[in-house]
Amino acid sequence: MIVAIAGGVGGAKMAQGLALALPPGDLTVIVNTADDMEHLGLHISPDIDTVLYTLGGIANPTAGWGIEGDTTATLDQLRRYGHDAWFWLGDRDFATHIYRTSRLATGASLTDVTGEMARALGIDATILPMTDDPLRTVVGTPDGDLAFQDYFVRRRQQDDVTGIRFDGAEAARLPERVRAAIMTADLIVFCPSNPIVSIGPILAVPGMRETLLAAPATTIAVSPIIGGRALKGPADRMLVTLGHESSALGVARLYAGLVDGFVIDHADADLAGPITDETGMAVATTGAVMGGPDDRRRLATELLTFGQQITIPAQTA
Ligand code: FO1
Repeated sequence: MIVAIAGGVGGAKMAQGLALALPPGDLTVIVNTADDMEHLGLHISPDIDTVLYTLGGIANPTAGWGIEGDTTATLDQLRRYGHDAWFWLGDRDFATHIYRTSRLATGASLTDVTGEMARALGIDATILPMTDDPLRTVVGTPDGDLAFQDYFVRRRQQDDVTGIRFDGAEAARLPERVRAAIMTADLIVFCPSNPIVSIGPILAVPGMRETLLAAPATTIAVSPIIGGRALKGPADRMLVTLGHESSALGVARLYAGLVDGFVIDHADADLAGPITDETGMAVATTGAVMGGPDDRRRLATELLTFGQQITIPAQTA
């Protein structure tokens, strides 16, 4: 079984490639929930939904999030009531949030509800929230602290990021199913997601980092930074304002000690030597920009081969 560790759009594309490259049921995706928010009385889990819609084959291919062809009758009516619709929600997407919120209200966990929706969408991969407890990213900016979606959507990622904190991290619990998946994985893949606000919160769940370090499987990561630029979103600027380098090497440094192999794009081929020298990671250079499903499957197949080629030193108890 392969474990993918994922944020939103980049993570979902990689997860889809892995699902296509693997036998049915052989993939578990552990997903960031620190972007979640309560909005209009609904519990919204954007990264979980992006993974659900992508693996379910209904994602909006242009945005990467939301449902293809979704309509806006609900949002239009809300606007008539004076609602400031800064967060775009389609009609069918609303159904997801209504279903999730109603199930959570009856005492179901986020893991339970995610599993129910994955089954309903015909997904044979297992999709697991990183935690069932509230853990929320708060973005520090010169104008003060912002909830993640305020920073990301409402203010269009225009603020300089001066700090990141994960509220609720100390009390969040690692679900047993997440721990068991990591400990029994044949390969662990860090998807090309933002290392600070997508993978960062996953690693902030108490026990997650320790479990990843204790897992016998090889761990590989795919760089979300290519030629110094983020594939999507604000990761490049965020790395710089937080004192890191916006490069594949800068990302590799963040994963040093946790990851055995690192996948970079041809555009960054000259960084392969420095990454190995500084972090000890094996490096594979390939076309790391994912287009459609065929391309995602191609990259996933290459990752699986790369993972098998890496030999990691036997762990001492
Ligand atoms: N991203 C936007 O840029 N604008 C939106 O209005 C927006 C709405 C939205 C609704 C549901 C959903 O599941 C995702 C949505 N996203 C939107 C994407 C989301 O904010 C980000 O992709 C993630 O939180 C970052 O991974």
